[in-house]
Amino acid sequence: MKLYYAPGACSLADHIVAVEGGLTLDLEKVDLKAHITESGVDFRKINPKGYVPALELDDGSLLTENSAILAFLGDQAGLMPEGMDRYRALEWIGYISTEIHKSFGPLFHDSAQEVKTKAKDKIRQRLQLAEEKLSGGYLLGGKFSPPDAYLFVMLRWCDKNKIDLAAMPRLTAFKARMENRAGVSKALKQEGLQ
Ligand SMILES: N[C@@H](CCC(=O)N[C@@H](CS)C(=O)NCC(=O)O)C(=O)O
Repeated sequence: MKLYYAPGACSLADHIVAVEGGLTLDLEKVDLKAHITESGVDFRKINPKGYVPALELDDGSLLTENSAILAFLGDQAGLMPEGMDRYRALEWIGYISTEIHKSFGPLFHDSAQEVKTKAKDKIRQRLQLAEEKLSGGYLLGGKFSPPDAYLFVMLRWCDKNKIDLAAMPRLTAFKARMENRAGVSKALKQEGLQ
């Protein structure tokens, strides 16, 4: 399998799940501005959607959308919970994707300051729910699962965009807990982020 990624982008969540689960994964970096992969291929010819993550499977087909890739890699790695918790994991992935990740949009573009401030308020408000649910250490309790990797990437983006998490002690502790995981550290190093 090959993951098309950009350092620190939402594709980092998939990368973390693969490393945490001990999966063998080739990595190919994508320059998202130039739409060129590190081996010099036009990325839009690989993924017409033009964005990461994209996962090339062993049969040569391509799987896109973080929500699908996180569940797929989680299943491959035995990291997706079973029973009702499987749906709880998918519920979190959906929430992070549509309510948190997408709220960062204005912060990545030349938006007016007022729009950026509103986006930051919304992100803080959305994260508050995770803060309340993190009593066990991870989103689904005491064990790491794929949505944790996605939430971790969102918290890194908070740092980058100066969204203060000081009022959310569980999230702050969760970020440190994730950073201390060997798989997370390895994925960060592989992306040149540590
Ligand atoms: N709907 C996609 C969105 C992925 C996405 O937002 N990717 C960003 C990086 S985090 C990207 O590649 N942006 C570049 C672009 O859209 O051209 C998913 O959930 O996987």
